[in-house]
Amino acid sequence: MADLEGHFDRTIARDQRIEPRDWMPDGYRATMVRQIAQHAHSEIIGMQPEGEWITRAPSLRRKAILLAKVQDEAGHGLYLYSAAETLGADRAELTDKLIEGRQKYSSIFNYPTLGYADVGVIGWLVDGAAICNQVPLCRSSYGPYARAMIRICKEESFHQRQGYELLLTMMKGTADQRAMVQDAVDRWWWPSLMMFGPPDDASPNTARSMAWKIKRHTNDELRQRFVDMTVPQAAVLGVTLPDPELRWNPERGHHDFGAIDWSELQRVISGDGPCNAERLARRRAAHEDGAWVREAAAAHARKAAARAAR
Ligand code: FAQ
Repeated sequence: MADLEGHFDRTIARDQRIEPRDWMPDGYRATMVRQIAQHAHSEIIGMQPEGEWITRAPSLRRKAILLAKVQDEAGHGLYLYSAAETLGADRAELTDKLIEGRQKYSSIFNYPTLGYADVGVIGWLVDGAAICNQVPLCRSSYGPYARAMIRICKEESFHQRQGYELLLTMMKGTADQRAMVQDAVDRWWWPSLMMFGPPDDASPNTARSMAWKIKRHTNDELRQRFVDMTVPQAAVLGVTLPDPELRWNPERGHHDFGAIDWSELQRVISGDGPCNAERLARRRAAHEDGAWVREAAAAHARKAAARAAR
């Protein structure tokens, strides 16, 4: 046991990866399952806000782009559930926990998409925040998760670019289109900052996850990085970020920004956001509607195995 633990500690200290067959502390395994499951659920629930706009896309080109993006999110979810399975988690159980409200998914997907500009702003800000958070996770200490992140980040970059390009197009359009973009930015800005999680002094998991090199930066560090990255992009776009306190601080070499309403994050995480009930109801209905597919696939696998054994 001491040797196994020593091997685990040395692997982490040398910046090498922990692999599924390696010994790991129970707390490490539980933390990884928690984070990967929440991440997978976020990708799957995250299909809904934009998915609602597939049938209302303004052109065939926009529809094809949006379809591809939402399909990518499904792929990320499945990929991440597979990573959780390498830790011994059961995919069906994780889904049950999600639809029974026993496991979390990202707060951001509990806000409504009111117009097509929201699709662009989700790509720009939400995928932008996701990239900021996930690029360092490509160096996360758990091998299957780190490797999944590499592929996922490549696709998220495409998602971010499609959102920004959509907004650039709208900003070159009519006054009404520009107003739609500004309105969407006003609604999504603060929730995007909340995606990075509670402030460091109220984040129960950060210290341990940093020691295990699961997380490489704290929530506040990544939030600051996102703000610094996004301010010049907003200027190119010609939109105003809805924060009168947002300004460059030459001494810190970063942008200062206004206070985040942490009570809103708490409310949304605890199930009381604008769309929580709707999102979970839709996921539950999709799961029930898909029961026959799972049964048919299992029956097919049983028959194929029986044929192979003959
Ligand atoms: N929403 O101690 P910490 C995407 C929970 S991107 C809900 O700081 P930790 C792509 C946290 O889980 C979105 N819950 O926790 C996409 C913990 O709960 P627990 C998904 C939140 O883990 C784009 C408690 O609060 N990305 O899907 C949130 O060290 C567009 C205390 O917090 C990931 O999951 C929140 N915003 O840090 C798809 C990235 N923040 O279980 C479609 C991987 C915190 O202890 C369209 N995850 N909580 O009760 C992470 O990097 C981390 O888990 C954090 C939280 C940074 C999210």
